[in-house]
Amino acid sequence: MSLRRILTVDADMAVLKQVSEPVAVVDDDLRRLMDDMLETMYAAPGIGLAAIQIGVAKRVIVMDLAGKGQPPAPRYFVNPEILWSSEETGPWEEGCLSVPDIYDDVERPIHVRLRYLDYHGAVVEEEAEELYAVCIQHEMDHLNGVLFIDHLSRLKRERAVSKVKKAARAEA
Ligand code: GNR
Ligand code: NI
Repeated sequence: MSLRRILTVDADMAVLKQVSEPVAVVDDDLRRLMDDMLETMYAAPGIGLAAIQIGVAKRVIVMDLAGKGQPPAPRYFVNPEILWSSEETGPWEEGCLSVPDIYDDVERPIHVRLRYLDYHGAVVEEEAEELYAVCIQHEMDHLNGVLFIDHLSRLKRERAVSKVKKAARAEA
């Protein structure tokens, strides 16, 4: 397994805006990609990661929502689809490894039903709520080139990108 660089909006906006392509087959090469994504996500640390965040435009997501002190619970999503979203929406404070140190509330459906292929290529259908619903919608946005800051006002979005750019300059 290897750690990959996480792309950020200061330098890599054009890549992060790309729409990712469906995966044709879940094979060992794809599992290697998912292993690298999980390792990179844990190291960050984060609770979810979409392949485009390491520069790979495939419809692949990894996630682990286990709390501190709980055993790891990695989840893998290939070609995920939302089958149903609740009318009811709610706010949740989101962050993103590609928009470091920026946090803001995003309003989303609180309950979704989804279908995806798992690590072995098996079809899974399940419902998600609370943090799981928030995270899968955040990650599926990445597959469509959408960042959580795209759900904020233009002023807040522009401020967020400026802050990340300023922080990156300060680090350089
Ligand atoms: O680590 C992450 N935390 C988080 C918190 C609230 C809502 C969404 C997320 S996902 C984020 C990691 C990330 O950027 N995934 O794309
Ligand atoms: Ni993100």
